[in-house]
Amino acid sequence: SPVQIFPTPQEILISTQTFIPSGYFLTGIKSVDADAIALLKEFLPISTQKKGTPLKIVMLNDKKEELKRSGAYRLTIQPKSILIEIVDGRSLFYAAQTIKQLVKRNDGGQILLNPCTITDYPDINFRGIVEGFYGQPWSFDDRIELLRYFGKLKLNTYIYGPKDDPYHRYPSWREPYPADEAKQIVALLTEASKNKVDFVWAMNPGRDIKWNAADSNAVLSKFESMYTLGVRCFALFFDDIAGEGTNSEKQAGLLNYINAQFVQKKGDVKPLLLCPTEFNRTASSTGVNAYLDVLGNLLDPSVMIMWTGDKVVGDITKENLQWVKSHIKRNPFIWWNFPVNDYVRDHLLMGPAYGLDKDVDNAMTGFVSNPMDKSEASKIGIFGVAMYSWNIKKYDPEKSWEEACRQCMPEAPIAFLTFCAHNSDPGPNGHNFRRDESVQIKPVIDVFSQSFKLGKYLEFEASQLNALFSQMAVAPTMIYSQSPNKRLIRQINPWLRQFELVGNAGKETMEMANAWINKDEMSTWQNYSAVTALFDSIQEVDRNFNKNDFQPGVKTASKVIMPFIQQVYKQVGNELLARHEDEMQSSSSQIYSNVEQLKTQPVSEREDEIVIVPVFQPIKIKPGEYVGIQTISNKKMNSISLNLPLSSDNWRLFESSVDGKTWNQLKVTKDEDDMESAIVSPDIRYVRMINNSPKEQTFFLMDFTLQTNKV
Ligand code: LOG
Repeated sequence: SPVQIFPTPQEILISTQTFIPSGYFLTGIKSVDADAIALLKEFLPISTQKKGTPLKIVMLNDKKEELKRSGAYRLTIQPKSILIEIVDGRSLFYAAQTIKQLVKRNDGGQILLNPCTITDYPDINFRGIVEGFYGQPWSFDDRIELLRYFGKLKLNTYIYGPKDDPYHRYPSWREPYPADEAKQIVALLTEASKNKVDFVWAMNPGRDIKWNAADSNAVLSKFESMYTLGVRCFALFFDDIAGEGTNSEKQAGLLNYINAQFVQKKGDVKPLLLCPTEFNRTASSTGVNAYLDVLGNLLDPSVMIMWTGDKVVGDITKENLQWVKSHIKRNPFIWWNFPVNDYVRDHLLMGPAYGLDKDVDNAMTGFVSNPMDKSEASKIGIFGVAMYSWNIKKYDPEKSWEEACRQCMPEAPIAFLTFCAHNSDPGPNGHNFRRDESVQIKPVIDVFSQSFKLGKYLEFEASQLNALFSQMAVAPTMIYSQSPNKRLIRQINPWLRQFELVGNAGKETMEMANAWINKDEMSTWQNYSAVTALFDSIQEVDRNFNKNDFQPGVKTASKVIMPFIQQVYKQVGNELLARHEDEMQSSSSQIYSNVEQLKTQPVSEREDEIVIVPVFQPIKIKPGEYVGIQTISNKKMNSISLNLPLSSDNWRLFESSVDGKTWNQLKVTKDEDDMESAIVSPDIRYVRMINNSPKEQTFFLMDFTLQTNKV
């Protein structure tokens, strides 16, 4: 094809010949969509007089179900006319976005077009994002910019549900927004409408909702206040809660009530959307009257139900879509937890969006991505979601990702691509969600390090590695100096700094390896010290930037490249200093639990504390099961401190142990803020909370910390 259009049109026939259009006048349907017309005028010569060639807009009449979807269009460009067939205003806007990509210019600055016929429609009706992560919500400007990006990518759904907006969730979901924030929502609605995006406002009341008339009315009147601001699409979320709010019969009752009393009565409000409490298969109960079956049976068929797949974070498969459909009795609306990084805040997820089944016709009502708190950096993942959800069969994760990098940073595409290629894996995490990283260099690294372990330095592989490390080292400078996207740079700045350091560490490491093989001890020492200094700087950045209570720090190229550099450094260091490998071992603490859901939950060790990384979902713990920390650190232990909401019942014991065999009960006390703590003896190496009752219990693992004395 002589031109590429993103997302890929369903059917396209295009001539390789071009022509120079003289000028257009609009005919056909009048006053369809002012934004679409304004967009067309940006790149086509359109005059108000009946001069030149006609650009005719008519309704699209086709029996095919796909061509009745909102946004579907057919575009026929010929030297003597342009015909745009549309379903709605959105169709015309999308057709205009397509023409914008078709327009080229010759050396004289004249417009060129290729005759073509494009028949286009989305595979999935609702496409976009759910701003649904924990942590600092996006800013107003972030959102405005992303809504514009949506328009270009033919995305039509922005679900507003940031966990840390108090008016979305606990404690203030019942209250209307203060005037300032209400004003911003109005402005967002305007920008959304300009880009043909449905702005869906979500409420997450489950943590403290009471199933009574007062709270049904509280939901209703909050929706009413949002309606007054201009919101016409609404969602109710019940994820990450425990207790009374999780009752599916009551949830269905509330949604049906809102549907009857609000959606139906207003007439101009779109169907409701629900995020259920059991929103993935691992969390789903089974048996008669299981949670999802109750929803499937009771919920009005117009209500759409969200679903994250087999797990909280994971692939979307045909099998899984069929499974959930059999329970909820409708196609699911996918909430894809990618590229969200609220559970791994020290990493960026900027690699390809893959793991999405292509063999899934008409199996999803919607597909939205939950992004990172970094809006600009999330554009890479969102681009993939846009390509997939518009045209599933034609989706190519790698090609889409490369294009996303080019479009997001046309001024320094290679530098940015290099950065993204090595910032994609989230590192070890409780969801067991891992991503490929450093894909191209991985086989080279494998071959090189295998030989290097045997004392051989492979020149060819070394030259490839050197080239990459040089590229990594200069990429941040290129990005700083070339890219006008200051917002993006601000969001990823700590990782850019870190990336440069890692690139330089790689370069020095290769020189060190070379010197060592050549028995040049002097140079080996010099390079070894240089790498040591760079490691210090990397640690410095890790300690001083991106501070937060969850996963502080800055990790980059952590899956393939850093381990390689560390391994070569260690090998040469061991030989140089005649040291033993295990003397350099550092990390030594891990989770101590037999709860399935927690087995891979990471533990982070800091200067004077060892912390289980917090978990957002409620945790079910069976009788006799336990959760705690195991450490082989040589530090002296001090105390534990805990914040485990909903665990105030008398069902648990806290214990410590020296050997993991004999346990001593700990005396836990509570302060005014419900923080619990207990002193432990200095030599213990295990602490745990055990379910001492005959029943399964539920709690939240917000904070489980073992304080140590500094060594
Ligand atoms: C939350 C979501 C969070 C995500 C990843 C859903 C439906 N809810 O486990 O707000 O961003 O995990 O941490 C979630 O996914 N719960």
